[in-house]
Amino acid sequence: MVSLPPQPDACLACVVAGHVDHGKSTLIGSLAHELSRVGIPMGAMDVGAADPAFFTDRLQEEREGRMTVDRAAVRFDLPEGHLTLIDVPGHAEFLRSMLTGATQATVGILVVAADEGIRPQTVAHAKLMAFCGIRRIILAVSKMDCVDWSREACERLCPQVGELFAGTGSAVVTVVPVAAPDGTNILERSGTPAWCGGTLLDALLAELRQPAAVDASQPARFAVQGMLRLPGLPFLCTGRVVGGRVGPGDRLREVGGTAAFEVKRIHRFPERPDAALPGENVALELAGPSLPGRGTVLEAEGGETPCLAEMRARVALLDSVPEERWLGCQWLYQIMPARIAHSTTSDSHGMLGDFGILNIAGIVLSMAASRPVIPFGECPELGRFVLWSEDRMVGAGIVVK
Ligand SMILES: Nc1nc2c(ncn2[C@@H]2O[C@H](COP(=O)(O)OP(=O)(O)OP(=O)(O)O)[C@@H](O)[C@H]2O)c(=O)[nH]1
Ligand SMILES: [Mg+2]
Repeated sequence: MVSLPPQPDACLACVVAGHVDHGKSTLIGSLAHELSRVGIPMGAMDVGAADPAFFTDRLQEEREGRMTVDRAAVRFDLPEGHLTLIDVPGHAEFLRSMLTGATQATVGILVVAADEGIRPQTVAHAKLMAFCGIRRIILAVSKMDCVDWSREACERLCPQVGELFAGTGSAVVTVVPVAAPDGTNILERSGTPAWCGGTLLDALLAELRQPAAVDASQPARFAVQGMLRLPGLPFLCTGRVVGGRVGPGDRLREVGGTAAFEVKRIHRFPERPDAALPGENVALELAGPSLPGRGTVLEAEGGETPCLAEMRARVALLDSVPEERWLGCQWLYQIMPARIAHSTTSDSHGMLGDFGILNIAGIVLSMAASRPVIPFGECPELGRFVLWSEDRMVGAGIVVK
């Protein structure tokens, strides 16, 4: 795959998944600790905690139970780009939280302890990451110190983990053996056997350089989050570039509407005049009839994204959801009522088939109002959704067509 030079604007959201106690939280805490040692600011985060896992395990019950209960996102602002790592719980009981974390990520780190190997939640998390469309997986083989850095132990795991992704469209792209508590092979190679290849940071930077993280070849699309008023400036339209580039002078139109806008200026911190790239959150100064509302999608003139109230999707359901019951369907910056109009019993992809934990189904999703419909494969940020029933997340899905 083509590798681009590092882009300061590149953004990468990466979910850190794997079986309970295999070292996910410790891995993130160790990376934070090592980065702060070389001068990367960590804000108010607790990098000096007694246990590296406490960096993300901030709840008292997590620290006392030595177990992650809820997902936590940590952002690292590196010279090469912005990296968000999402820590999720490994325990089967918290699969709901894992699924929520996975729906927010584009890359996955699957943590597998060298001394235990593949365990039930390794399988569950691998399948769920693949379901959520996470195509590129970094395999972090943790606890290498527990197997005396045995190359054979690490290499035995690789094909077994690769097999978990067979036929899913996702694959392991890098293998990183680590011993996280003492920071071995996290940031620096010192103390790491020669056969190990790169560090965890090397693997993450390689992902930041992937075209997917900075792919600006798609049509320009901007998802509107809201409105911002700053002293001395007209009202600004905030949101995220979810495809192409958005720059001054560009003409955008509202998907499903008639309003057209011209981008006058882009506001961001620190200020820069060049076009905003996919994944960037910016405020646009627009000339147009009125400001577009939250949840609106703007696209380059000539774009052909349809607005539909019904679409085909694949969902992973955590609870049984009767057809026709109204649910909350959460899209990027927008939540709207929706129901499962009907389900197709067999999932043509058969990916999680008889997996047992989750109910995977092909469905027709019917929404109370129409919205831009972009298949997940074309625009992941606009092609995935989470389903809520009252206050419970009951599933996650991706638009097929
Ligand atoms: N020896 C050794 N111990 C490790 C390593 N990574 C993690 N541990 C230990 O393994 C235990 C579990 O680590 P956590 O980071 O909490 O594991 P987790 O995967 O986040 O666990 P859950 O969030 O509950 O799923 C802790 O006691 C860590 O200190 C490692 O590379 N080597
Ligand atoms: Mg944890």
